[in-house]
Formats: sequence, structure tokens, C-alpha cells
Amino acid sequence: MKIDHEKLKSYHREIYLFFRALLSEERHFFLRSDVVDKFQIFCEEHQEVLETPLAYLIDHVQEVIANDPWIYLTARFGAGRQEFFRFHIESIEKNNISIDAATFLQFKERLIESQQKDSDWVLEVDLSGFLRQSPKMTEQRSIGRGVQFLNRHLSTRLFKDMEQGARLIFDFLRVHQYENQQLMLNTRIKNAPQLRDALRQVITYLSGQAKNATWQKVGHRLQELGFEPGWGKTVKQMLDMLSLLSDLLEAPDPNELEKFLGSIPMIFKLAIISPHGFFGQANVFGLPDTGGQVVYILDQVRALEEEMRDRLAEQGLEIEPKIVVLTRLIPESGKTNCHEKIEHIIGTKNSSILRVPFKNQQGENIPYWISRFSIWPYLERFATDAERELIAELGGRPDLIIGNYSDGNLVATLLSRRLGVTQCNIAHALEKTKYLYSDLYWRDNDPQYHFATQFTADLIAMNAADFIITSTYQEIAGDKHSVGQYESYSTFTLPGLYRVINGIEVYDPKFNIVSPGADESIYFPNTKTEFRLPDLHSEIEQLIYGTPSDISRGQLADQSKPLIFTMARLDRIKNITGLVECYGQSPRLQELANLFVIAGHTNVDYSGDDEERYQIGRMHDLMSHYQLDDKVRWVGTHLEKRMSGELYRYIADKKGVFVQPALFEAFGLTVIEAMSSGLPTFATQYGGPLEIIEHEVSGFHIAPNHPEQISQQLINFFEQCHNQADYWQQISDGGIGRVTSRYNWKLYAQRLMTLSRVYGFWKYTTNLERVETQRYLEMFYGLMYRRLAEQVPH
Ligand code: UDP
Ligand code: LCN
Repeated sequence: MKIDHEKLKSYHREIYLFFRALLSEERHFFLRSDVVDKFQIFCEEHQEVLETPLAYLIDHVQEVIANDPWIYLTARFGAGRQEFFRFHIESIEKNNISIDAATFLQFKERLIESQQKDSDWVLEVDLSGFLRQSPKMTEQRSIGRGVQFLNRHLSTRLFKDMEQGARLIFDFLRVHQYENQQLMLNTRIKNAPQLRDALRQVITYLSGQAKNATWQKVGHRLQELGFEPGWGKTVKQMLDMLSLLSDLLEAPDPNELEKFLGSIPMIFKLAIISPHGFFGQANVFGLPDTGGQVVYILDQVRALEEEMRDRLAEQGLEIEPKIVVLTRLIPESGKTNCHEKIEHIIGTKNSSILRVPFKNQQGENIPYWISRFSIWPYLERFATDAERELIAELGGRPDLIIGNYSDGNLVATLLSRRLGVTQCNIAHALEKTKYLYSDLYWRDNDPQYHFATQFTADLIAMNAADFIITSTYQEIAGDKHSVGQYESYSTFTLPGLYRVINGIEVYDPKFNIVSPGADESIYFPNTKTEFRLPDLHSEIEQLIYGTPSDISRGQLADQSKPLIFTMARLDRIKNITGLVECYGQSPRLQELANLFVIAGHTNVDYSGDDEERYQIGRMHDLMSHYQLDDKVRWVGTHLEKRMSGELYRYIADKKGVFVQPALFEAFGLTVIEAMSSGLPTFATQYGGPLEIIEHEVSGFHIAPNHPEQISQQLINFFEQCHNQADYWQQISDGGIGRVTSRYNWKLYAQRLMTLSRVYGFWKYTTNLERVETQRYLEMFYGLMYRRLAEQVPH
């Protein structure tokens, strides 16, 4: 609901009284939580403001900026629906209170860049104009379901003029080839009307053939009629698909269109781009920048290869699909294989990791690992070098390029543009929402994080992508009160650099939610005893109940207590130290359970990452301060997957729980792993887990900034387990059920392949409309991104 400005202004006295308090504080920037808390207190004395437009405004407020006598604020009336307001505190009723995004951002900038004048020219980035021509959704619940919308839109548009629609489909069917072998249609059919005729003939012919006959039997005749392989393995499948096409040409329908496009053989070779971190299959977890993204991609490749193979077989093609994961080659790769150019991916037939080194300005290979925050100056060269190698390894141009994270998505953009290939982006985690005011104070953080460069790369890549896959809805559009990760790129400023008026549109149908899964052969319920790995138990017991060593601290005195387990990289944002502190502060929780932590290293000398080194020190301080050495066991090791799967289950056998206390978690693979292993899971309410877990049904949401609440929730849980015999099992079952129904790689692969075909078609039929966007993005890349990347030390 929109706010009535005149009505709001009639509460000028109350607005004045409330905001006066903010103006008297010695700061300019207030977050939603600050304002809402203060308003609650204000309402205690001013009951009359409840149920007024002012209360409504505060309920939707996102951010307030105070600079006497001005108050500027943004309010969010639903996903992607921001409005900007300003009040001159002394004369609210006399002025227009509605402002545009640029005025709001300018005010913000002036408080950071005191020398900036109103008249100063600032680059404004606005991509909304490009979207005007293309279809846009309007309903919040449609967000993330772009392909459904697109199908509806496409079928209406295609067949508004039936002849034109038929021509487009005909043209599209003509372009399919695999290594010079023509698929679908040959040159005997010259236009759409001929296609209609040929369809009638071929359907009549096939109807008289044995249903299980294959191309070998009927192919000759089909080729005479103008058809090539790709319509199906058996006559029955060919007939189904040809009839589907015939129906579509007669009367278009969105579901039929999706089904038809989903059955066209289009994707044989796939490139997945993930440059940063240590991308490998052994000894990589726990190394800097190496976590869920690697797990995700390896599982994804296995699922996609299988799906591609199955689909090609159904389409009657004996083609072996191939996937290449392009990453960085790191000559000094420690115990990993990251110095090897090619590595076969275990569990696949034909897929591999291809590693290409970063080069310095002299063209020499860079031998050492470089943090993901500092790799920007190397990426353009990497993309150029990798292009040749990728094509050689794939044996041709990829049919789809999938980028991962900011760096991979930028490289995917460069490659897709050069090769003319459909581009899909996966963010995994956008850094912008992880760090408070990372945009506003970008200069302060620049020496360590180079966020301005990263956000510029993000803007370019997300707008260049043909489609974007997200793991959750909140990743795109947040929830009632918090902004989504993508949404945060819609309006923001990098003071002194540029301001973004419209950076991304969350109603764009390019967004699709396709959630990852947890490998079911590794992460399965503890009750599935026949698949368990009891041989690992003595090693697991050693891990949990062993004595302190070079890689561990603490020894659990009372082994009869259940375990609170956590496992993550030891980054600040993962907040493992927050959990240890919360446990340290609660004697009652200590009575009820032990804490078992797998994270980072216990020895600071083993870590080369500054953030991790700081966290290691903090962990030691907390354990000493709260005297936790007989209740907390902290191990600095990295577990192989089978071991971690059995560990989750071992802890479940002992009626323990898993806690994921991150300050923000984009998705959280450990959350679904723990849940599918049967461990009741408590996970952060900020980010993906909010959507993965249904509170008190399939686990619990926790507020990472309120340690006393977390310990109380854990205490309540363990007490409830004492009082109600089946409580633990109930939550465990809830978690297992949730993951089984929602987070599953098979579904993921089917969905992703269908999306790729639909967006491939979309790109083919509407390519012209995107040329202008591409030109704009190229300019932004050339004039802004390259300059910023050049400034990153290298
Ligand atoms: N992991 C692992 N061994 C370890 C630590 C972590 O296999 O010693 C895996 C963990 O099982 C999960 C991934 O690393 O699959 C972490 O992913 P998540 O999405 O939870 O966090 P990220 O590290 O990507 O931020
Ligand atoms: C990166 C993250 O930070 C996690 O939240 C995700 O689960 C992981 O990537 C896989 O997408």
C-alpha cells in the first residue's frame, strides 16, 4: 500500500517530536532496527501515533539519515518498491516530502564527501531504460519464477502474429548442430508453411511405424521429408515431440512451449567458471576462499552431466556431454592439486577441471594464491588466455556458460560476449549485504576489500547475464523487512565514484530460484543404518573426545552429554566466536551439553589469512576467559565429505544439535547437510537459512546478535527433550523431510537444463533488444571497471 503524503504531513507535530531525538544524536546514519526500536519507546509516551501514517512509514522504513534540520529516509513497500522521503523538521507541512533516488543519494554522499557540492557532476548509472522494452513482472510472488512468466509472455508474443511466430520457431529449429552434424531440420524445408506441410506428412508416416522403432529404421524417410536427428529415441518419442510442435503452431500454450523447448537438443558442452580460491577435489576445504561454492559446483557438475546424458539419449542422440570447470592454476598449491592443468572430476564420465594461471604484467605466471578480494586486475587477461584453452578442452564452443561468484560472473560475461553464448550467473554470496555500509564507506575498506571494484563487476555481470539462478527467494528480494542481496544493487552510492539510480530490477524475469541439494549418498539420516560407515567411528571419537594437540584445543570431561556441533570456515562473518562466547556465558547450557567446533586452525602459524588469524586469537581468548577447556572441543582440521557426513550422524546418534550462527549466510550448505543427516539445526535468521528452515518445525532460527536468546533456545530445546521423549526425533524428522522435498540435485539439474533451453530461445529471438544494454555495459566496463581494477595492487 502506498502512503498518502498529505495525510502523513498532517502528523507534522509527531514527526517533529520523533525525529528531533534522532537529530540530537551525534551520528547521521540510522538502520531500520535503530529507528524501529526508538519508535517503540516513543509510542509508549505517544500512544496517539499508533495506527497513523507515521507508524506505517516507520514500519516500512529502511534507512534514516539525519543532518539537522533535515531528515532523509527510504521506506520499502514490498520487494523492490522503495520510496524516498525528506522532512525539513521545522516545516514539514509546507514542503513536498517526496524525493527521487538521486536526491536521496546525493544527500548521503554529501555527509561522506564533505567537499562535494550539489552542483558537482556525478556519474549516475541507470539501467531501467533498457528494461522498458522487455517484459517485467509485477507481482512479488512471481519474483524468482521468471521462466514461467517468460513462457507465458513468449507464447503470447510469438503468436500474436501466428505467421511470424511460426517463422521464429522454424528459424530456431534450423540452427541446431553438433560438431557440424545438422540436427532437427535440414534444408529441404525452406520456410514455416513448408514446415507445417512436412509435419503433417511425417506424423502420418510415423503413425504407421512400430512405436519402438529408432532412427536407424525411420531416419532415411525422415531426412527425405526434411527432418534430422534430435526428435526422440523411439518413434513414440518422435511422434510426441512432432505432435507437440504441430499443436504449438496451431494454438500456442506456455506449458507446451516450455515442454517443447525443453526437449530440443541444445546443450552438449558446458563451461562453468569459478576462478578464485583453491578449486579441487582433495585437501581444499578450510583453505582461504574455499568452501561451499566448490562443494556446490562439484555436485552440480555430477548432476548436470547425468541429466544432459539422459536427455540426449531421450532425444535419440549418441552424444557424450562434456562439462569443464574453468578455474585458476596455482603453482604453489600446497597439498592440493591446484597446480595441475587438467583434473578429471570424480563421479563423472567426461567432465574435468581446467586450470589456467593468472599472469603478471610481464606475462609471467603468478605462483601464489591471491585473495578473492584482490584478483580483479588479473581477470581480463585470464579470460583471454582461458578462451583458447577452454575451447580446446571442450572440443568446441560451449553451448552455455555458467559464472560463479563476482569474479566468475565477470569472466563469464567476457567469454559469453566474445563467443555469443547464453550466460547464466550464480552469485553464491553477494558481498554487498554481508558488510554493513560496504558501499557508503568503500574508501575506508578499500585497502583490504576493494568493494568498489567488486560491486562494479557485479553490476556489469548481473545485467549482462541472460538468466540468473539463486538458491532462495530472499537472495533476490529479501523478506518483509530486509532487502534482498540482489535488491541491494538497485539503488546505492559509492561516494566520490558513482551513484546507482537503478542497478538491477528484481521483477526482471531473468531471475529463477533453483536451490541446490546435499549429496544424498553422503548426507543421509542417521537411522539409515545399512548405509552407515561404522569403520570411521573410532576416528570420529578421537576427533571429538581426543586430547589437545597441535590441531586441537580442549578435552571434553563429561562424554555423556549431547553435543552442540558447529563447522565452518573461521571467517568473522561465520561468527563461530559469537557461539563460543554465547556458550561461555551460560552455565546452564554448559551443564546440558558440550560444544564441538570444527573451524580454521588452532595454531595461528598455520593460517595465511588475516581475518582467520584474528579469529583464531579470539577463539583462544574466549576459551581461556570462560575456562571452557573441559567443555569445549575445538579442532582445526578439514574433513573429507564422507567423514563429515558420518560425523553429523554420529552426533545425531548422541541426540546432539547443529548450530550455524553466522552474522549472514547467503545459503548455507552445512545447514541442509546437517538437517538431512538428522541433526536438529539452529541456524541464523539472516540469509538463506531463514527460508530453508521452518521455525520450530524443521529446525530453529536464531538471532546471531543476541547470544542470550540463542543459549535460551538451546536450553529450552535440551530441556524439552528431557520432558518429551520424542521431541528430538520430531525436529530431526522435520529437518529430513524439508531437505528431501526441497533441496535435491536431481530436481536442480532438470530445472537448470530447462531454463537454459528456454533462455537460449529467448536470447535467439530477442537478441536485438539486448545490444543496447551490452553497449552500455561495455562502456561502463571500459571506463569504470578497468580503471578501478587497475588501482588494485598487483
Ligand atoms: N566442509 C567440509 N569440510 C570441512 C569444512 C567444511 O567438507 O572441514 C564443507 C561443508 O560440508 C559444506 C561447505 O564446506 O559443504 C561449506 O559450505 P557453506 O555453504 O556452509 O559455507 P561457505 O563456506 O560456502 O560460506
Ligand atoms: C557461498 C556461501 O557463502 C554459502 O552461503 C553458500 O551456501 C555457498 O556459497 C554455496 O552456494
